[in-house]
Amino acid sequence: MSKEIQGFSAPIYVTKPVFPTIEEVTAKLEDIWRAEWLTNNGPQHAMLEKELTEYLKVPYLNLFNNGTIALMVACQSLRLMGDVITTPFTFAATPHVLSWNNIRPIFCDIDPVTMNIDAEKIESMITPQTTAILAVHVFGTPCDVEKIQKVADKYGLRVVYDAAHAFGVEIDGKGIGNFGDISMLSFHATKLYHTVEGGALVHKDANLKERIDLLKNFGIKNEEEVVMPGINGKMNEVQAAIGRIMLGYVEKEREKRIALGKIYDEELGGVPGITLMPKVEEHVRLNHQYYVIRIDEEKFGRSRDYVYDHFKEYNVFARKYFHPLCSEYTCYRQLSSAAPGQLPVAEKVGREVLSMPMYGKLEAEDVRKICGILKSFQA
Ligand code: T4K
Repeated sequence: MSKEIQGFSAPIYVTKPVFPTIEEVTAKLEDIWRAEWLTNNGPQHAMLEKELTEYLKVPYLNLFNNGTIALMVACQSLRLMGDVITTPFTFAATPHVLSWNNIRPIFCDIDPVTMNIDAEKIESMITPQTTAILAVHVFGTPCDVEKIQKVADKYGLRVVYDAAHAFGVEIDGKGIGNFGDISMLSFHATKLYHTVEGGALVHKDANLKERIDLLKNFGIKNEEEVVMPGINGKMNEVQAAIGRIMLGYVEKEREKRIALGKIYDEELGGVPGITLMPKVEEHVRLNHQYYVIRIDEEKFGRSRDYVYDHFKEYNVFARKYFHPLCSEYTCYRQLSSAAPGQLPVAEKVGREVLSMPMYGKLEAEDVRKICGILKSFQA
């Protein structure tokens, strides 16, 4: 440990959920108690669905109990099968929902700057078995939605976006959920906006809205008819009520993170071997949920793993999102698209990436200190 810098007295995690006041929660719980309605399309659910549709600037939105189930239902709703081209640089949920739908994930390499699926490489991976592209707006940086749509249109493929990280992201003033056939949002506690656990599907299709509502409620149309093999993906009233409260927090939290991101930029910009969060064009509105750096061992003098391990001595718990790559999991590494050397950019990014602590309650001095600790590791 460096002699000059003292570690933090309490652990600094990669994130901390935003908590509403207990009074706000109590007031909303009283509403639920009065209504005597706990789940299955209650009034809080209906209000949140409407409020989020407006906030996210999307035509249609279906709420879910979590993002993973939402993404599973997205695949069902579009009747996907066969092979789906996706990214190896994502959370486990992304390829797992394909497997749970009996679909084979085909891993495509990523762009070295955005860390999203490399739209240029998708076409070469398409076969007669391919039915869709499942892309991820990783860390909230939008994918190349135009190029992806172009290749999908050329081959008649569906486009699904895992937009778990992209709440409130916009391109040219359009909500991110307007791109592709369908997008999934996660409202997990660790996200910029949350409903404790929760998620949504957003899309432009009134028929899809109806079909997804059936699929998330066991396929039950009415007391006499069950019209498809659905699942239980329903968001309950307590989650929806918290979600309604959290809508009042999201802009402030975003602003705080913008300010913290600027400090990371200032402190770490120009440090040899450190690559900052990818910059985007002005017409893109980011949500600043994550702050992710990359560490080039040769230029920085220390590896990402060295930094990750030694941070702990200072009570700093950064995270290696997303290492290992999904293509390196035991359940996927036998796939030919996952063979070593097939995904050179993802493999490099997976070795270098580090998610830094990022949450509104973090103080500016904390971020400066974290950066000071990081710089003290330079060899
Ligand atoms: N697709 C993508 C691209 C995703 O990133 C995710 C989820 C999904 C799909 C699936 O969506 P959901 O089904 O989850 O809605 C966390 C989140 O649990 C997960 O939602 C998220 N991605 C992923 C990137 O991060 P873990 O395993 O890293 O969580 P955990 O428990 O280690 O929490 C991270 C840190 O947050 C902890 O070190 C401490 C802090 N923390 C966490 C919780 C839950 C708190 O301070 N308080 C808390 O209550 O996955």
